Amino acid sequence: MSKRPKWQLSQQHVTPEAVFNQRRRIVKALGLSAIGASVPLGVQAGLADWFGKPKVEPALLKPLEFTGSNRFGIADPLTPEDKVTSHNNFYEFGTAKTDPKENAQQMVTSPWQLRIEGEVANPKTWTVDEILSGFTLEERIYRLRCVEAWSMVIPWLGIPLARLLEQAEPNSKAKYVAFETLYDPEQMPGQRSRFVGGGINYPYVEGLRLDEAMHDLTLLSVGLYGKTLPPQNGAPIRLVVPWKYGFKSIKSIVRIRLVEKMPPTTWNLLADHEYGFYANVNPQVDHPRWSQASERRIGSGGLLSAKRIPTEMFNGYGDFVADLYDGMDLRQWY
Ligand SMILES: Nc1nc2c(c(=O)[nH]1)N[C@H]1C(S)=C(S)[C@@H](COP(=O)(O)O)O[C@H]1N2
Ligand SMILES: [Mo]
Repeated sequence: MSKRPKWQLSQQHVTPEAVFNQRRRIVKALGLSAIGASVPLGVQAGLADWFGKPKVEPALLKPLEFTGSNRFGIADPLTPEDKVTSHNNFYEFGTAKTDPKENAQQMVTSPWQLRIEGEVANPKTWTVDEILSGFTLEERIYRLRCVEAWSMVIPWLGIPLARLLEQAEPNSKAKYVAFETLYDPEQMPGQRSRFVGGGINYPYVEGLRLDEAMHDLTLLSVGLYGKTLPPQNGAPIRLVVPWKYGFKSIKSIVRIRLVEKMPPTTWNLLADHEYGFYANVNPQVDHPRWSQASERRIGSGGLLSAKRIPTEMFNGYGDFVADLYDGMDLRQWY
């Protein structure tokens, strides 16, 4: 197809992860700050002209610097970047998997404010730029297991949520953490129409118990694959809770509230008997309409197929999180 520099590996012969790591090494060797930097913008635009422009320009993603990379014991190959950014759930932009990429590119994600308030000694508002410059970014390679029984492996960039919560200083009444996505019907077609938005009452809201929110695995993500988040993946800042079904990982967050009582959550409000507050990945507790014993790993197998693999308890993170639920009946607290 396209001509590529001699140094670039043929993508047919390597895993997506090898390609990613190879690019990373080259970027380092050339002393460039990150991946996109090797092709000047003017040249990129020129290439787009040549190959035919998409109707909507994709949002510009900025390279991000990060320190260590941690897989927390998960060895699975990465899901290719183009799958991670084109197979999405973000009902504010439509319910089909391809809708978010098609409809979210114009979303205004800067400037953006995130506020932490409620049962805290020190309520705080940060801009995303302040978060990017004030905290150390880490790469976390996590499985994402959707309740619809598909999954991916994604190299997120982010900050443990605990780092921000600590600065806000939760008081002794704080038992739960409530999260809220941006409400802006002018930008989000799904918030203008119940038909487009899947019948959800917006804004999308989620929640965690305080000890779950403070857990080291719980990440506030600002990027993936070495760059800022694409809008369809929840730019500019979203939650990632890898041992729970994907719907807990709320996107495009504007407000975090520490509260005394278990807060309402979007999917639980929509169908209480199908989606609980805890939503821990559990192959032994089926969804009322389908099995949760296995999952389709997106991007694995051939062009149109995806391998079906067994689902693991707590999505494979049991060593780190099982003790959070000691003595709880996980059938009752689904
Ligand atoms: N605001 C908001 N957050 C959301 C959703 C959504 O529709 N709206 N979908 C959830 C679901 S069901 C999943 S599986 C993940 C998908 O994240 P991804 O598109 O980055 O893979 O986002 C979650 N966060
Ligand atoms: Mo999901």
